[in-house]
Amino acid sequence: MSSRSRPRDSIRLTGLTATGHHGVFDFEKREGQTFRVDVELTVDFRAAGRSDDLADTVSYVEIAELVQAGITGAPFDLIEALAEHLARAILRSDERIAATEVTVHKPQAPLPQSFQDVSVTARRDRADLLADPAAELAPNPAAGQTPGQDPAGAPGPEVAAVLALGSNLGESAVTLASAVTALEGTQRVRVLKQSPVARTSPVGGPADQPDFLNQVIEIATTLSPQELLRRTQAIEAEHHRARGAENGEIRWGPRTLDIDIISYGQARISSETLQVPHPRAAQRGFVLVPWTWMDPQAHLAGRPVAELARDTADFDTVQPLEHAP
Ligand code: PH2
Ligand code: MG
Ligand code: MG
Repeated sequence: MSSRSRPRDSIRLTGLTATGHHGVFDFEKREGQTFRVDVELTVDFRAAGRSDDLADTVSYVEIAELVQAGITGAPFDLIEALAEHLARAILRSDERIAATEVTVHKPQAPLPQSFQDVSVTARRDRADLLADPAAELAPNPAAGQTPGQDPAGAPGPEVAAVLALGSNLGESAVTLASAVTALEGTQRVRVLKQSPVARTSPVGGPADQPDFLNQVIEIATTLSPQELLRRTQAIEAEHHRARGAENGEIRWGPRTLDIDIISYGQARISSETLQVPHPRAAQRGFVLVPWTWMDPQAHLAGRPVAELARDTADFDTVQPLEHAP
């Protein structure tokens, strides 16, 4: 079916506006300003057009979340870099997206002239992703060299990383404790801090799944981000976590153990397998609230976690786990 490879349909999301801290100047990073993003997705939605079933197309809800997370996330100097980051994140989020066009507007750009808008547009398709699959945007120069990534293979300096753990199947409290123990027993990983365990309502996925137990920990590690990901996935597997739809995993559905890398030093990683900072962390009370219990001064991408937490939809559902008497 040659028309499959040349879909003519598109989904457009325009005028998504949020405050971000992107810009070359210090005052832009400090004070923030409005950014507006338009996205066009090239998606063949003939099947959804006939079935009227959301599962047959790309949900714009998730695209909107990705865009919002990108605007409010770790600051870039250039709107070109934000557009590139968003285009790659969008293409990676769903393989049915054949191509995307992302326009980033910066209507309050610091210009002395009277002007209406300044914008850049990135047009990317899956070939761009494949041509450069592991492209990782360098962290801000201010953040220094990417740690744990000595080209000679020697461990770099220790980096502080934040991990979020979740479980809503089986003996969840036991599972979380045993996952932390496994991390404590991992070479080149030191567990520095642990949050109290939270009981939280499920966010996304099937409505009828059990409550989650969630916990946030801070580690110091000389593992690279990819090494850390391999280790956390191995610990998930040890706890019988099914991974991938082919193994019966439901996206955002019940799971024995989920370990997400929320941040890794100041690194900003955008590869096929790993996105750091975690692209949805800033919207998730079940991550941010326990994080503030552990570290009331914590920051995510330059913003106080306590402030971000208050704005999350699930903020009120996050409660300290009551211990049985
Ligand atoms: N994890 C998800 C999706 N939804 N909701 C809660 N409350 N806790 C989680 O850990 C969680 C979730 C995907 O990993
Ligand atoms: Mg998760
Ligand atoms: Mg995960």
